[in-house]
Amino acid sequence: MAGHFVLNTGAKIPAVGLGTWQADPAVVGDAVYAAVKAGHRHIDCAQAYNNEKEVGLGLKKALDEGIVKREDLFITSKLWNTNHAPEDVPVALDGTLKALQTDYVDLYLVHWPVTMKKGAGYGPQSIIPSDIPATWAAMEKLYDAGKARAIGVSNFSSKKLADLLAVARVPPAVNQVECHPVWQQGKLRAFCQSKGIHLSAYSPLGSPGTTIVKVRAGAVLEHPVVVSAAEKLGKTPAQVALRWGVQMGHSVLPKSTNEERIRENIDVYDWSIPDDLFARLSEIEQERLIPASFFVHPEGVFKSVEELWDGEI
Ligand code: 1BO
Repeated sequence: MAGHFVLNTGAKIPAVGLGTWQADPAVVGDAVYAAVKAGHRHIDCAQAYNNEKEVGLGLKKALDEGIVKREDLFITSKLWNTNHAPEDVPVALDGTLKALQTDYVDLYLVHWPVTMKKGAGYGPQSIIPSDIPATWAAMEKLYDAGKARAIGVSNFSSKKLADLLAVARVPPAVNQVECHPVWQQGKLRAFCQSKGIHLSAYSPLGSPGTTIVKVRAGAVLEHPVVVSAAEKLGKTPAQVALRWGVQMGHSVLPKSTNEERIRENIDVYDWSIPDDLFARLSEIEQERLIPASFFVHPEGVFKSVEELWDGEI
């Protein structure tokens, strides 16, 4: 397979990207540089990851050394929940562009369908009712201006996507969501496919090293079906999880700051998971590992995780 998917804008999104969520600012610049040197062309960032400046330094080093040209990179960033007011959207993107030292992003996503008071920290008390159509109209202006070459969303359920499609002038190109063999997103995937929206997978390895949210450690990489497929194919469980995603048609965004694993994570193109093993992976019992209950409160805008995800839980 080719190492990319084509978005509804006609742009190519590389199938494997370097995730930077929870990447330590002290090492993420070196990781980005190492990733580009190893052949990664897709870097997934966000204002909320608090490391875009350091990511930018790693990118600058790779660009200055001529390892890659800007036009051959695919850089994604995300609008944080406190910046949903239409007047705040361009300011937020400008901040990201400055941090990343670039004039445009290839993809800009509304990070969550959750709006928080300006300047507020985490916590359900920070959440206020959303006006996603107004936020999206501001995103469309960034697309028109060429500062965001594609626009999309993250963590949207099928229902929230349908609501957005009903009002969007520019349809979202991407929905970036948790996706891996243990949470395959069957319903959402089918909906995205039917609307020409590309599904991009965060936590494609199940976020084994996460500290911010509580995730069942080893849920993906130690799953017996994943481990057994890896043994049969002579690959690592991580490579099987990533290749599964790519074979499903998703771009996958593994986070790593370890050079060896960064190289390993991109080595998923010249082999495939045969039908019998793929079928076994498809039968894995499903569990959302990151339900984002930190946005939920009995008296808040989202009273339950079912409400946050519109039942896709
Ligand atoms: C809680 C998951 C955020 C990834 O962008």
